Formats: sequence, structure tokens, C-alpha cells
Amino acid sequence: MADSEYAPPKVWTWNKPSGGRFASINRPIAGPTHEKELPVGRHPLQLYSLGTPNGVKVTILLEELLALGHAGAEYDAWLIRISDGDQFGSGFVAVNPNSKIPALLDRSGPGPIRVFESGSILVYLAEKFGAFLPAQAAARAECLSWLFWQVGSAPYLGGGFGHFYAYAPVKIEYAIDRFAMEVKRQLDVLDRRLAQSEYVAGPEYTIADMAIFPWYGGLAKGWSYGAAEFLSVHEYRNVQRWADLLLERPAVRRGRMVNRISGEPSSQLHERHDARDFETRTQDKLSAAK
Ligand SMILES: N[C@@H](CCC(=O)N[C@@H](CS)C(=O)NCC(=O)O)C(=O)O
Repeated sequence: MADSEYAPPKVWTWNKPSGGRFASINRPIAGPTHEKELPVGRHPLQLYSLGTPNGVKVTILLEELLALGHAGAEYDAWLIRISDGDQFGSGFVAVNPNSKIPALLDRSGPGPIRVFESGSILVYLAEKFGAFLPAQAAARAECLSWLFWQVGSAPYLGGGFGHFYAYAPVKIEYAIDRFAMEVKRQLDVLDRRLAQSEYVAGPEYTIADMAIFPWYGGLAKGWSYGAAEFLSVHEYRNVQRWADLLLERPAVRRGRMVNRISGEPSSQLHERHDARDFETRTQDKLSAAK
């Protein structure tokens, strides 16, 4: 049946798979599907994640904190394979009832503290270590405004544009047009801001940059959905300038490797338990050692 002929029933029921990539993990109910404890390593912070844009925001911040000398930011990054349904294990759901990566357990205090939602994790860690979130009221407000701009905007990029352009089982012109228009508008918002300011929230590098970079920097650099040409991302020159600036940072480069399961084997560090893992435990090194 063509889309225009679809007449929604009175009550929606879950009677067939939704189709498209990731259909196997979509379901209309929450809660665990199976019992599975989460592993716990030796560091104060336990991160359960995957190297997607939402996961990378947090590993960039952790690597930046360590680069600043905050030893308390040492972390174990465990791999959650969402296409295998790891996010529906009982241990993961206890840390994030929303069953999505990233999820953090802070075990540095008297009792573990769970933190979920990537934006919330960024604020929690920035406040805990007093870094990358300005203290002065106006600068802090600007940083949090851009951080929440990312949290509110990216679902239109990922769930809207990315889904209908790259993952849906059918190409629907109406949906692709609608979300391409919105994503180009968002890129223009960012481009105009970055024409006035070195970093997104002002002259300082903050958690707003770390949140926005994996989504919109990644789109600008052609890493997302094979859509660089379609969206003419080269036209957003200030976004390009800023993305290149962030890519020069060693902590950003390390953060992008953690929990990554695609791309060059030398860029994939499936789990990170020690700073030396970047030198010794990337997939190319592990394969060579076999
Ligand atoms: N708003 C959430 C979104 C997290 C999210 O969508 N995570 C995706 C991967 S990027 C996920 O875990 N998907 C698994 C699923 O939907 O079952 C955040 O920012 O943390």
C-alpha cells in the first residue's frame, strides 16, 4: 500500500516489525528482556556505552578531564552492543531505565550514583571536576543553552533525517525533504554562531562543543549517513573551521576511538580500562597478537 493510502487504525497495535535498519531492537515497551549483570572494573567511573555520537560526547569529556590531570576521571569503558540488545539486560536497565547508551555509574563515593542521558552525564562530570562548564552566570547560561540545543536538535538529525535518508526500508520524499530542510537550518544556526565565536559557547572550549561535535562536526566531516554531498556540508565554513579545530585535540581523537566498533581497526578500542590501551589494545594490535 502506498503511504498516501495508509489509514491509521483507531488503536495502534504492535503486530509487525517496523522494518528498516535497527528494526530488531525497536519495541513499544520498556524494561529488561533478560537478566544480565554489568561488569565492574577497578576505576571510580564505570561507563557502559558504544562509540556512537551520543557515546563519544562522554568519552571526549573523560579524556579531556584526564588530560587536564584529573586522576578521579579514570574510567572503565565497557562495550554495550545495542544491535545485540545489550541495553535491555537487567543490569543496564538498572543504570538507565531508558535502555540507551551512554550510561555512567560513579562509584567514587559511599554509594554508587547512576547517571543517564548524555547531556546529564556531561553536566554531572563537568560539575564534579569543575571543568569545561564556566562558573560565571552568563557564560554558564550560554554553555547550557547550546548543550540543550544539541540535546533537542539531534533527534531531528538522527531519528529524522538519518533514519529516513539512510535506514528506512523505503525512500519517502516528504520525510527526507522535511528533515533535510530542518538539518540544514540547524547547520546554519551553528554556522552563524561559529562566525561570531571561536567555540560554540564563546571563547572557551566547553561541554557544549563536546556534545555538538560528534553530531554536527561529524556530519560536516562526512562521517554520517553518506549525506555530505546531499546536504552540501562544505558550505558551512565556520562549522568546518570549528570541527577541524576540535579534531586537532588529542583527547578528542582518543575519545572517538573508545567503544568504537566500525572503521579502521587501528581506530577501534572496543573497551578502555587503562590509558595505555590506546597504544596496545586497538583492534589492529589485538588481531596481530593472535
Ligand atoms: N537522549 C539520549 C539518546 C541516547 C541514544 O539514542 N542512544 C542510542 C545510541 S546513539 C541507543 O542506545 N539506542 C539503543 C536503542 O534505541 O535501543 C542521550 O543523549 O543519551
